[in-house]
Order: sequence, then C-alpha cells, then structure tokens
Amino acid sequence: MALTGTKTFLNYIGGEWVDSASGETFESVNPASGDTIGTFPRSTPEDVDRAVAAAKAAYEDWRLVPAPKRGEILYRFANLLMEEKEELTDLMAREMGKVKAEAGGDVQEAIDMSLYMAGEGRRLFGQTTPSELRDKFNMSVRMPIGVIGVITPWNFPIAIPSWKITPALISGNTIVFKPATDTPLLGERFVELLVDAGLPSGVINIVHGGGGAVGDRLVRHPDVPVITLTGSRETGVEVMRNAADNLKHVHLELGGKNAIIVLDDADLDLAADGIVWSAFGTSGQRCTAASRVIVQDGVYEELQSRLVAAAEKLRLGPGWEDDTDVGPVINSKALEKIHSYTEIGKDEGAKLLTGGEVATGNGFEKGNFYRPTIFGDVDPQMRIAQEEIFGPTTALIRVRDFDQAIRVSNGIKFGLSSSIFTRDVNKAFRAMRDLQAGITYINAGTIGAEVHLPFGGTKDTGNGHREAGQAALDVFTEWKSIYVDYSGKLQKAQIDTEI
Ligand code: UN1
Repeated sequence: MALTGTKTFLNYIGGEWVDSASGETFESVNPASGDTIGTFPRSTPEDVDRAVAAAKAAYEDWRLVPAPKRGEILYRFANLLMEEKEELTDLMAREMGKVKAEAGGDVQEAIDMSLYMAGEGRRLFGQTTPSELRDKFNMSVRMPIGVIGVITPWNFPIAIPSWKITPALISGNTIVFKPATDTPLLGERFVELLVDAGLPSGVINIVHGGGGAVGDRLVRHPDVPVITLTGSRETGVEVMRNAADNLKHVHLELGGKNAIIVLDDADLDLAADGIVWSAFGTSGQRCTAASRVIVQDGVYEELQSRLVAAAEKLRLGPGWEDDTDVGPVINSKALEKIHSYTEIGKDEGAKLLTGGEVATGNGFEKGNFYRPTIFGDVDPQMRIAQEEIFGPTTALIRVRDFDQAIRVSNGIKFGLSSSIFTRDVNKAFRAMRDLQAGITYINAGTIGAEVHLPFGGTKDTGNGHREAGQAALDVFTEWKSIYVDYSGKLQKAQIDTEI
C-alpha cells in the first residue's frame, strides 16, 4: 500500500468499504512537508446511522462469541501490528509528525495493549461470594453494553484507539470509530488490521469526518450507550452535555498541565534529561507533557541554564529523519495557538529564555515547526502556567520548599500526570500521597505510562474513569449480580434471618 499520495479512502461499515452519503472529502496532510497523505470521506450523520445500525446488528452475535475466542482475534491483531510496526512507524512520522523512535513507541503501546486485553479473554474476572441463605449461590459477572462510540485524538493515533477499542472488543461490544481528521490514514490502517485479524463484519466500523457531523451524531445517537473520548476539556464538557439526554456512559480523558518538581537534593543530570524528554518529546503534544517545572531555589539557576542549553541543542526536523529530536506540530492552527501563548507569556511578564518563534529557513516553512520554548520566572497564576498549550513550551516556576512545590503543582484545574525528583524517600512518599493527579512519577518525567496500569486523571482531566489496565474494563462492561437458589423453596433475603 502506498504511504503517501492522493489515494482516496473509504468508510468501513458492516464489513464493506463504502463512500460517504455526502460524496464530499477532506485531505490528510503531512505536517512536516505539506504533502497530501490521502483523501477521506467527509461523512454525514446518515453515515453514522448506518454504521450504528451495522454495529447494533453485529452485537447480537459478537456478545455470544466466547471471550477466549475474541481474545484470539486480538492476539492475531497484535501479531499483525508487530509485522507492520515499521510501516506504521514510518506512516505515523509522516501523517502525525512524531519522530520515529516515538512513533515506534506508539505502535508498541498498541501491541502491548492488544496482548494485555487478549489475555483478558481468559479472565474478565467477576466475584463468587457466599450467600446469606442456605443452598444459594452468588456471583457477579461483567456484561458487554452494546455499541461503543470511539472518538480519538491525533497525538497517539495508534495507541489511543487500542486503549479504547481492545477492551471494548474483548468485553463483547461492537464499535463505531471516528478517528481524528488529522490522522485518518492511521485510523484506517488500525481497522484494516483488525479486519485482517478476523473480526466479523459489523463488529468494527470506521466513519471518517469532523466532530460536528460525525462525532456529534455518535454522541446523540440513542443506540450508542457508551461514548469514549480523548480530547480537550471544552469538547469533553460538550460531549457530556449532549449525551445526557440518553443517560449515556461517558468516558472522558481530557487535558493536563503537568508539572515536574525538582528539589534541591535531586540528581540534576537526571532531572534535566527527564524534563527535556517530557517537555519537548512529541513536540509537547502529549496530554502528559511537562508544561511546568517547579524548581526549589537552591538549584533553580543551575537547572535553568542546563535546560536552556539542552533545548537549544535539539534538532528540529521531519519525524522520519533519523537525527531529528523534535518534529512539527500537527497543523497551522496549533502553530498559531502555541505562538499566541508565547505572546501571552511575554505580556504577563514571564522571561522568554529560549525559542518562542516559528522556525523558518531549512524548508521549515513547508511544515509547522515551532522552536522548543522555555519561560523563566513564571508566576504560578499566569495563564502560561495554568492553561494547556499542547506544544513545545514549558514554564519554570521558582519555589522555596517542598510544601510550596506541592501547592503549586496542585494549583491548577487539571490532574493528569505529576513528577518529583528528590533523593529524600520521605518527601517522595509525601509527594505520592499529596500530588492531586492520576499519575505520579518519582525520579522520572511526566510521560511513560505502561498499559497494564490505569491511565487518567483527577479534577478536570476527566470524569472519574480510567483507561488501560483492569480499570478500562469498567468503562466497557456493566456488572450483573446473579443469585442461584437451589434450595427448592422460597427463601427471603433480609427476612429469613434464622441460621
Ligand atoms: C497522551 O498523552 O495522550 O505516558 C497519552 C505517555 C504515553 C501515553 C500518553 N504512554 O506519555
């Protein structure tokens, strides 16, 4: 299959590749070069309706396929991802822009997740418990829910669909998948591989198009009882509101404004490496990116100069070139937003230490390249220290002591990832307890979550759910409690209290 070019792609509904009812299209564009990757259907609510109907019909049989058999399909899918890892990595560097090492990691995360969820096919544990009555057996089992609406972002175009789709499938649900319009080809490849792995018709459906026509219809469709979305806080609020009329289960994974704390006793080499990796990896376009660095007085100057020197050494370039450290950002709108925050930071009185500009020359004009940016002397209340920028910009905040560091780290509306560099085990444990976030790292940056642990955040990062790990199953199943009375007589719970 050609990786780039103007090939036209289709939706996949009920086991067939089909055009949109609209006949209209949009293009996926390489963020480093401006080249067209492919043309995709700009789908309509009508297309969503067809996909939901197909998924609803397929659910009737899929829910009855034994879970270990569903797992075998996911094992095959994981194997196909392994076989295609190199091709998908290269495609991701071109369609999404991340550097090859990270693109490979994105695919690897999907392989890990698929293997993990394939294994769930032989677990999906419930509980067996005693009964309060004689000759009675009690248990709880996980039940699938139905058609799941999956809405994914462009920043982890293979990993995040796997976080949502593999637990949904192993649990016996069927899917209507709307990938981000910036990375439709990766979404399409994901589905192709699931189909090649042997998923029956209608179990997975993909409908390309925007949030307005496709996403909104999925969110409001009465036959889609569960919506899982990774996106912005604003989109999350809108989805929750629009899903409310049907009392849908909504799983939201939203923003972050993650901080790394560096105390006076930290290993500074390690901290500097962790900060550069977490702030500028994926060009800062991770929900888990370190967009704040909270530094204790005693090491502030030293760390600041090390970070500026390290940021200035990073090589900007297309993700597919081996010596690139930082790739482009996703599109021109993102570039504008990132730059507008540089202006906001300057206006607020923060000190721009390095970067702060769109990269020019060297062919950079063809893509969306922004220089790694560090602000110093940032006040914790400034907008650049409170709002998610989603780009290669980080803010250094000076603090007196550990307690102030924790307060500043917690002093935001989000609660996804957090980190502390210290050699003091007591402070490390207090940080594990007191940082208000779904994820805390000790002596590591804010990125690097593994698939067998819950992923998600507190406060405005979400609505209390987690993806990945066992926790993901709670989003895609409902508990059923089952009571089997084999006494042959009417026994009354809470009433027949004699033993
Ligand atoms: C995201 O930022 O949206 O821990 C996902 C990490 C990755 C996943 C990030 N494994 O940064």
